[in-house]
Amino acid sequence: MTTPADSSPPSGLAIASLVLGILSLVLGFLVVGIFPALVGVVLAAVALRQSRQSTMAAWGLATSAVGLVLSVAMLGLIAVTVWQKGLGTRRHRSRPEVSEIKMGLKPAERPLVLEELWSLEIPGATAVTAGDLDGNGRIEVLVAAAGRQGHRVSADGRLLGTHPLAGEAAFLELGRAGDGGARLAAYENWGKRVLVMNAAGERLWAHSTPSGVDGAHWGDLDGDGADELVVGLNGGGGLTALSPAGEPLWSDTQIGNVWNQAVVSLRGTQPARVFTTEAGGRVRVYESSGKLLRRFELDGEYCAPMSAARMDASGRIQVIGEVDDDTVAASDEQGQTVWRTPVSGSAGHWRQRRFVALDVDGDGTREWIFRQDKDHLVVASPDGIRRAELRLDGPVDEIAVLPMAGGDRLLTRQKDRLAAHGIPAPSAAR
Ligand SMILES: [Ca+2]
Ligand SMILES: [Ca+2]
Ligand SMILES: [Ca+2]
Repeated sequence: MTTPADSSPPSGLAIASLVLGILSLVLGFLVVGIFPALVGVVLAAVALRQSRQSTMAAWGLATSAVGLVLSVAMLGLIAVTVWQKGLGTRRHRSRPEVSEIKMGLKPAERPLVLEELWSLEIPGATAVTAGDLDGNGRIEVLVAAAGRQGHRVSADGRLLGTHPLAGEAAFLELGRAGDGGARLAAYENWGKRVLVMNAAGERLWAHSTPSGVDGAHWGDLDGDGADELVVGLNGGGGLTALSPAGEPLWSDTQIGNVWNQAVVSLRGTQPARVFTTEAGGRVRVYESSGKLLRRFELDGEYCAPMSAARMDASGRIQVIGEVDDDTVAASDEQGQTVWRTPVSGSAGHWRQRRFVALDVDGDGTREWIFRQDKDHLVVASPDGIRRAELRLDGPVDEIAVLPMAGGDRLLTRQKDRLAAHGIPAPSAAR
């Protein structure tokens, strides 16, 4: 051991620690500076212990320490970036959990039987929706037909009347106005506007856009009883939320092209949510204010056709979508897969309603209805039980909900043929 007083020339250790310290400063930006920094700190500490007067060792300690901090900071920055971008690491994290879920729906102990309750031919039918059109407490069906015709049908399948519509409707969505009446949002395939009409088919306002409209969906974002409209656009147009009067509330134009959207209304203490799928194939979840809450890959895969709904009184939200063209998967609001089942072929256009949530048996829990094949529909519970099946003659062009107390009905449109399906009321069965 040398005495501390007589150490005039710097020791090899001190020189080495300084060299490593400088090296760690340079390499700190590349994260790998962490290695020379650690060795530098150790060498400088040993050199200082041997000779307390060594300025070079002190510099070695200082530079190594700064290099260490720099490397750790860079490492932290990279970790945060990777987490935010949801890159491969997140994918791998969700994979094992997903693979534990068995492919396919569980059979029901007592399957429900859906019967055709009525049908109606409506020449040139293009789109169908249902709700309380005139605010009188009874549900009606509205069928848009070629030539700007709106046909009003009672819930039991009688044609009530026909009136003109202010615009063509390849797609029709019914929302609630604050006064108890209905609002109709109509848009065309690749159209550049969403036309909003009252229940009589008269124009109220239109949202025009340089991008094509990919979808428009109503939902009450603020719980005041009047639905806001969320519009998804292609070609980099992003997502826009509009007030009941058509004023812009918020938009997200950073996400590029969007596919499907879904709006879950505010109900009591259960907050509203907006869902969309985007060019990257992820599901994005927004608060009612437009703040992005999270994004995830449904079942770890690319998803374009998607919907979301609140399934029961507990407020449970479920997201459903078609992934990889051959699987329908459902997840919770956080993106955790609940069930998945194979479907054959990609039936129908992604822009059309692929999934509807309805309470077919009136027990307070909604079920999902989706296409198993082009002429074969499946009713699945949120827990992944196959409650019912419905096989039709020929392809189904459109599905919609006919909301009814005691059990919602399913509306199907096969070209001009509109039909309602459901569990027959006990009195009607006798
Ligand atoms: Ca009515
Ligand atoms: Ca509202
Ligand atoms: Ca139910």
